[in-house]
Amino acid sequence: MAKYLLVSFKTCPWVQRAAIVLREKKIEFEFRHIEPDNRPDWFLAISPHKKVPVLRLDDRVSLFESSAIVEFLDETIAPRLHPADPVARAINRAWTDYVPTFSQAVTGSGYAATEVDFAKAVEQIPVAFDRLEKALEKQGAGPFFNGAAYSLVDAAYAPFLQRYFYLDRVKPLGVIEKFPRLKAWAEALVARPSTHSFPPAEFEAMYREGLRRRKSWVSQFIEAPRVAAE
Ligand SMILES: N[C@@H](CCC(=O)N[C@@H](CS)C(=O)NCC(=O)O)C(=O)O
Repeated sequence: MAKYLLVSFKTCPWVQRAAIVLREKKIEFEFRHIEPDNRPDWFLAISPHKKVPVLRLDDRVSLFESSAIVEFLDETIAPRLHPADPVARAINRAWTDYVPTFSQAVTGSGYAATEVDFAKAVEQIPVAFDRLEKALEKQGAGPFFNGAAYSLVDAAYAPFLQRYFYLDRVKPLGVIEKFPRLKAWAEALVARPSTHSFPPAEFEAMYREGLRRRKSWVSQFIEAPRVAAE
């Protein structure tokens, strides 16, 4: 069994995607978090794009780009998370290719610097949600993208659907309620233990801190933590 090291920024959704697949496959791995603003030399030496995630194999080879990492894991370690049928597999891959566009709508809203930019980004959320809703209608019953079987599509969308809920709790957006299949799917993903690299409340606090640090427009709506009454 190879030795796996996953190099991470704690709140990176692309790292989370790789970590989810490692957990779904019950692969033991070292999870090493580094700071975005202080990337160590050893990391710069093993990461071709200087980005996370990097999956280091046996301290010998670096895999990078979350989609390449999870495809590699799926080809090498059971259980298979891609459907066996080539047509279904192609459709799954097409939907994971849509993740960067989808993620832009959600993370773009969270990180928008002004009210105008926020409004523009939020307009894109129902567009992306509607596409997924229609795909889920075609896929049939849930709870996951392929029905009962968990797949790489689930692992790819879980981090972004989780962040939608986080953002919605900072500033209510009220979008997902209009897409019942997507909402049920998102709830199933958030309820799945493999989605979580950290305890959920701790991770939501990190997300909020990230909005504050970036001085995003929406961060003004984050409530100060309540101090217990003496
Ligand atoms: N397409 C890449 C995206 C990875 C990515 O954007 N990682 C961010 C952190 S979430 C990063 O390392 N950013 C640092 C940089 O851009 O220099 C993937 O799927 O792995």
